[in-house]
Amino acid sequence: VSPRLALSITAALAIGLTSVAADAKPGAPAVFCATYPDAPACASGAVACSYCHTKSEAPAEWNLYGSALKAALLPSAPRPLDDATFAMGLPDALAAIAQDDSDGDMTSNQGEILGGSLPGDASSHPTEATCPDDAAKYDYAVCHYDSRYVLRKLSLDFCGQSPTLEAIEALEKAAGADREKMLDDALDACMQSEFWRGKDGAVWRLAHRKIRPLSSIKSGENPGVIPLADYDDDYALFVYTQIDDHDAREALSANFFVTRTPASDGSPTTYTRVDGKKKGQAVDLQHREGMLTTAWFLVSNVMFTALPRTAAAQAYRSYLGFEIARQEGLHPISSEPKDYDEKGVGAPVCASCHSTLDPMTYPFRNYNGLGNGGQGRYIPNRIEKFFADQAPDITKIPESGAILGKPVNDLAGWVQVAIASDEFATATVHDYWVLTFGADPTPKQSADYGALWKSFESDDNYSVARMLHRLIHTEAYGEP
Ligand SMILES: [Ca+2]
Ligand SMILES: [Ca+2]
Repeated sequence: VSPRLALSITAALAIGLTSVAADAKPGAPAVFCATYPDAPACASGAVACSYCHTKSEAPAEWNLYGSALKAALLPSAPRPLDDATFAMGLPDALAAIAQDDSDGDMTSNQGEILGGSLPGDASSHPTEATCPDDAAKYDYAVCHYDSRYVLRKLSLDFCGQSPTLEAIEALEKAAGADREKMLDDALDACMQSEFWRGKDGAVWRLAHRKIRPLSSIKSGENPGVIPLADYDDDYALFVYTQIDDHDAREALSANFFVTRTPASDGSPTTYTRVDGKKKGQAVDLQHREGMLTTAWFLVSNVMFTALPRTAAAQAYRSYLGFEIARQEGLHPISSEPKDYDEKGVGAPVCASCHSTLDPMTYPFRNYNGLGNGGQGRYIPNRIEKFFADQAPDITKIPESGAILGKPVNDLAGWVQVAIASDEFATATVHDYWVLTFGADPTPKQSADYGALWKSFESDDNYSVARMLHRLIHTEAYGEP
């Protein structure tokens, strides 16, 4: 048994309690590993101090798991504990906190010990379930879909709180088919909650990295010092497309805006489609392409540039999951980049990205950001009108381009290719997978994940709500 494990366990239990020295208690790691013979920490022969500690040198400090274990160890026994008493008390202390989630990351301490993650660190999650031979003795049905576990997890994921005792008891009494319906009903109820759909709710927060808000230039409610555009409209549009069985493709293809009505008197926040004009939004009806043509998107990504590569890269990153600066999602067009605006993008170091990025950007050529009296508008011949003197060939920038290797005539065509792609479906589902699992799919979960995004783009008709109903019934979601 590893000396580091011995020190870790001993330190967690001895230091700071009394005058007992922090010397190794040889029994501790053996007892720990007898309780959890399948724990990867025991198999690998070493366990980090961080298993229990935030600081292991004297005076020691404990993480959330170490603190819980210390408190659970023979709380009424007089200190100091001798080695034998300590060793006898340890199994009960481990068992007493096994089903707790000391670090609050929605995986039980035991689930983390068996799964190989840290039970005292909320940012560490099991990557692969470890199935003990004697799974039956555990509180949750380890390694099998467990509806009681699912009720708890979905309540936390979608309502932001634990289920009531009554709900748990009702579920336990119900037959199998009824249980499935109870879980679906619980999910439906949660998806009406402010935690899920409200301002700053879970779906709203998913949009942060797509919108990249900047309060100093916000207009509308709570304006910044230089109010330029109101990203609350972007949040409202995004959330609308993700709830109530709406079509998530409308995040990119919507030719409408959305107004949010805050919750009041017990009614949840509502989102209402606005088909006509909306204050603060300037793009005309026929050139609207959802999140890509809002005032905020154009102001913050196009700004004063003729060829707004930032806008195309941000759209690609946010809705198709590709970070072009990391060489992701490259579909080079052989005649590109043409470097119409003379930015030097034809240099060898740049050419590999720009042969993808530049043709992806051309369809944005007529969308104005700031300046020229046309903030956030589509202006035909925009380059000719405002940027003609910037470079000799700049007016040759076409409105046609390419995305995912496919030619498109304009931004509408760009969006049609984007939303029809598997990349759009996987990027959308991935957002929710990471939201609920806290990590990318593991190899073991990849079959569930693959089935999920394939049904999302077919049977579910791009409804996030339907996809989530499917998600909670997967083995991946239901295994503690
Ligand atoms: Ca945990
Ligand atoms: Ca953890």
